Amino acid sequence: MKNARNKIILSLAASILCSFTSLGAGKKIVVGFSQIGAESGWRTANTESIKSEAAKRGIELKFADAQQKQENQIKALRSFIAQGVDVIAFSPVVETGWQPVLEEIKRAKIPVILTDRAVDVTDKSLYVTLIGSDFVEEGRRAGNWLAKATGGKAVIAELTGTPGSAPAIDRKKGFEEVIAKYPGMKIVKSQSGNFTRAQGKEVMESFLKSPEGKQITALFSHNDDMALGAIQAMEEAGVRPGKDITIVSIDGVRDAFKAMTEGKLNCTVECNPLIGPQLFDAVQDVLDKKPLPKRIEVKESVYDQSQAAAALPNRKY
Ligand code: GYE
Repeated sequence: MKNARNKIILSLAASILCSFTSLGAGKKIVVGFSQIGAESGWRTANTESIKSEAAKRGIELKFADAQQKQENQIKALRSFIAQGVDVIAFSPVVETGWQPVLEEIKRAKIPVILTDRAVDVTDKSLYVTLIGSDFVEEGRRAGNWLAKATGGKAVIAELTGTPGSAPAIDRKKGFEEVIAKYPGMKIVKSQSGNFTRAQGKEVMESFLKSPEGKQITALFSHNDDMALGAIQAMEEAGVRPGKDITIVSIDGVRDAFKAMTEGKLNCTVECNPLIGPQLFDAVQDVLDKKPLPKRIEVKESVYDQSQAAAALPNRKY
């Protein structure tokens, strides 16, 4: 009797063990991912890409949403250390302030992969690679498009992203570098809308009410969501978006394409959020001890109203 019971227990244990080991190389890969938040259409698409790719590959993803707060991200990173995950990935909300927690992760011997945004650290060995877009180049593309569209003459309002974040710093830099070559182009207003539609609208309302409000002929928005909020503010103020004010923004989300087909947005510079497959390729390479470049770039392009209707049905985010 006892023997039979022991046999059953043994075979049960063996089959449980088997179901674990049958998952590829043995044990299930566990990845901790700290996401910035859900501030924009771009971010929602990014989260979806990462979650669905992890599920597809049978990777266990510990996902934490930091609600745009660095302190929440640091807490999440520490909890990933405590849980002993295989790899930590995160998209850092701002560039600075990461050195101490990255050192803690290094001491725990957990590799780090950055996605989307860069960190400002002196010791580059604190992370394996950064998978993301070239934000300076995106800023240049927006500047070049606007210079061409306006013949190099524009009184510009700028909606900047989250203060201290890589895309806000770099997109501004790239854009300013280009417009510096055009004496007829100048930024008269610049303020953060924190990458959200609601704040984009609020800040645009205040731009329009300001003494320079009536002179504004162009808007450069660091992302589509803020531009879409600004479009609402313009319409409520009786200003025609896309006509009285030429608008260029960045991301290339579906709603931006819709706004272009309606003539309200003039141009969007693509920033591709669908980096789940590249992230988990990198995770696999790191675990297989394969060397990785310090920077993995994402491919993207620029779209204006003339291409919007044809491109809209194929947009995946
Ligand atoms: O452009 C914006 C999001 O870091 C590239 O963050 C990302 C930016 C994106 O909130 O919409």
